[in-house]
Amino acid sequence: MTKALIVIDVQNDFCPDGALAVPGGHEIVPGINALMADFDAVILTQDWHPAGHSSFASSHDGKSPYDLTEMPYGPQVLWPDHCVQGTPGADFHADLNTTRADLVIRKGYTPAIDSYSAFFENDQTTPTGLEGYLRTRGLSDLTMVGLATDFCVNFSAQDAAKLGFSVTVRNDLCRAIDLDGSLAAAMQAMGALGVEVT
Ligand code: VGL
Ligand code: ZN
Repeated sequence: MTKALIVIDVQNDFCPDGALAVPGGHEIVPGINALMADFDAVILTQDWHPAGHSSFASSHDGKSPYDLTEMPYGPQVLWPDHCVQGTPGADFHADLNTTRADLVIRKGYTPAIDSYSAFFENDQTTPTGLEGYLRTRGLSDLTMVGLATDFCVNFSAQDAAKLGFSVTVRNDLCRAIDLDGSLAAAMQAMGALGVEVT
């Protein structure tokens, strides 16, 4: 089996002082860099929203960050403005080894649809192209690390497992947002799909 490391959203806005800071987000960077040598391929994902994106609370009258809303594709948490295309907050953490990456896959660029997963947007049907990339390169054994455990790592791992990839999440190299039990729910959902969480 050919092994890929998928590094999810290790971006300034998800690190302390960022717009959507994940507690301890920066702590995982040295460990992720060290892990890269063990893989045939390294892939980075980058949350990459246009200004005014529909996942931002500021785009909805009367809504605050972390409120829930109903989108045509289902329930959606509303976030502070974050990872706006071309802004410093959307850049990778300065210490992340981006040189080693074969591919950077951006997501969340469709104005009306959020994209937690690296495989499909939140409508669960619009693909990002990552599945085809992995299959054509024969990368069948995936390890995921990054931010945030309960959102983008969780949905990426679930989709990968549903698509038939072998998936391990290195929980020590992830950090969570944990909104209303979202971390426990994520652990439960990943486990049910056969994702190995270590
Ligand atoms: C993420 C919320 C909004 C993540 C991205 O990377 O987990 N969470 N956008
Ligand atoms: Zn986002």
